Amino acid sequence: MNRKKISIIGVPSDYGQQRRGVDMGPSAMRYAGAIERLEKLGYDVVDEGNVSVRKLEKSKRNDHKLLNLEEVLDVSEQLAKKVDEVIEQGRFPVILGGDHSISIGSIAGIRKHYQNLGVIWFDAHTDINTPETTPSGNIHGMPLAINLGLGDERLINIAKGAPFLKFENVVIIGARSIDEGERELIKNKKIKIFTMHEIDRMGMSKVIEETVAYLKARQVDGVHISIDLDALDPIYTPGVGTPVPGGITYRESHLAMEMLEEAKIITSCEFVEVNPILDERNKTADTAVALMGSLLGEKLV
Ligand code: 5AB
Ligand code: MN
Ligand code: MN
Ligand code: MN
Repeated sequence: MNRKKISIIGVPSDYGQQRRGVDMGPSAMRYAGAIERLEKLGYDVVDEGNVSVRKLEKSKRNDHKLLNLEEVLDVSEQLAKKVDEVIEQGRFPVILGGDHSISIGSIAGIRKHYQNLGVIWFDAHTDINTPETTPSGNIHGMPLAINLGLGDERLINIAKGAPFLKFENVVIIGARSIDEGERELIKNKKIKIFTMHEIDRMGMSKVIEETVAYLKARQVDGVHISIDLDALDPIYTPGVGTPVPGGITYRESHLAMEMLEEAKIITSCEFVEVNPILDERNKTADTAVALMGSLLGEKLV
């Protein structure tokens, strides 16, 4: 893939959870200068616009406790198709959410192009709930499970035949709010996880070194990073729907991006859960765009 070509795809969906406003995330990140920032780094940037998201007056549940399942399916199918096309054209996808349920579609589109994809899940949560374990019915708590092949039949089949993610190819960074069923799954499947405890003890530098070494040892043929802005401490990213105290600092998050850029392993990325309604003067979108800059090659000197 030619890393010099970037396609921005907006996904203004809030169907994966119950707080309004996260559908404005793509606008907020564009307003914060995402495109100009990447152009300044020398990339040929195409803004592909937004996936069309049909408007729903009230949210409704299906019988398996899944909120807005039909709508999430619709968005996921469209997004998977768009991401697939962009990668087909040799462009590097930068996806702007939307709540984290959009990763069902983004990673479905990406999975078609890799036999052994690695995924870095940068998040306060682990998003590995299934319809059986979810405490909320909110699909934004399930995208990692779905891409591993666990969960609602229709959601897991969006990538039609593309290989599911492998448990051993996933690295979770920043977790500090994990549900009981998620904890069990992570332990049973031995998923690599650096919770806030490990980040505190080892430092972010060592965490990223180990992440890169781990994924390289698995011989991944691509690495997608899914960045939920609630991974950071809410001091830096107050505009998120499910803030959890005790998070990653501003500098730690940048160091992580800078080291991943140095390692040259990232082949696609997404920024999710930016909610301008809950934000303070677009601070969360600004932080997202600054992280995007670091991940894609901005240097301090
Ligand atoms: B986010 C919770 N685990 O499943 C659930 O923001 C929260 O995409 C999920 O990480 C948070 O409802 C989803 C309690
Ligand atoms: Mn294809
Ligand atoms: Mn998340
Ligand atoms: Mn989260």
